[in-house]
Amino acid sequence: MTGAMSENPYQSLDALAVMPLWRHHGDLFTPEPQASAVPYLWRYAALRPYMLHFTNRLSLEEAARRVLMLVNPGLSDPPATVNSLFAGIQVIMPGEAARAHRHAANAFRFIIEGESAYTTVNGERIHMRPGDLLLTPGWHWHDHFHEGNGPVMWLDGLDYPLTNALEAGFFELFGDRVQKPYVADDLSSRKFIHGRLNPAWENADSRFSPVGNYPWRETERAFVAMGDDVEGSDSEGIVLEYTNPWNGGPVLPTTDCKITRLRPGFRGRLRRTTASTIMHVVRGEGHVEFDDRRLEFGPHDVIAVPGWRAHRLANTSTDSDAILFSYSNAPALRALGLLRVDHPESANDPPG
Ligand code: GTQ
Repeated sequence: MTGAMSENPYQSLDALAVMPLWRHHGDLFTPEPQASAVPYLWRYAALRPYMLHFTNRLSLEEAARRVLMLVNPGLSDPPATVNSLFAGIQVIMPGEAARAHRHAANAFRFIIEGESAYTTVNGERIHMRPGDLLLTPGWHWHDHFHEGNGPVMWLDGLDYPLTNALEAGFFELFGDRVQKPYVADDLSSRKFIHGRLNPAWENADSRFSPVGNYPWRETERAFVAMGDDVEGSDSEGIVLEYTNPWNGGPVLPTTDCKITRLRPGFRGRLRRTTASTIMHVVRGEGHVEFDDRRLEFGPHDVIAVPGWRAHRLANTSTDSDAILFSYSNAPALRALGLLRVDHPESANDPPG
């Protein structure tokens, strides 16, 4: 059957499930990436009272995970922090257990405050201390438990916006409420703790790091051992990447995790990358400058840096370091040949 062409052929195209490319070329092939996410900062001091409020009002039986999602004002469907990554603040109270589940999305936690909580990941209990980075790679069972005093809070990072965009999401509840440990406590971190000395009796490789916890004391030790005379990057400061000990690559297949030391008074060169980044302030004060706004940060704040937005990092203190934990989707972009980084000139840069 051949449909008769109507007066306005454009109107008939819809029913045939076609569109004229010449009317869409401009928005499908933009000269440069157009992030939907906006640069944004979540102030920890403003969120913390709400976190504590909900510890009294909402049990973990009801909530499953007591998390405030940091939703970028430019991204609501799905709620996300930057285009392909999520950040949330989670709190767990003494005696509480967040029940075991697993999902295809990769996850990690960066501990903000509190002691004596642990997460069990595929049968290994992994203890948390402030500044520790704990990994939960995709499809690993995980539940959280707290046996100490006072709240334990951490930053959750997940890549579910990417998993879901690719329509590759799976989720499953564990049969029991929590896992029974079947691996010695903190074994994976103890085995790989020396960084450049890896277990030679295991000859494995995986696209995610086998390390359950990158403890803060080791991270801090690395900065101290490195000394004050390393140059660092003129745009990013003294930036170290947490690595997969099998291959030196990122800790998760889609996501890299880094820790940055900005020396007192550091003011970085303007930089932009197609990777989207989320930063979390471990300590110190400073700002991230964009062309249209300046985000002033303090301890434990979280900052969204959307892709291809030129920005400049600064430590505004003249006597203390600023330490930033950050994660980005650079590994996903690199794998697809889409990672670009450059240093645009700006009116504020000295010539030459
Ligand atoms: O702790 O397992 O923020 O499954 C979002 C989804 C945390 C978790 C989040 C999760 C978790």
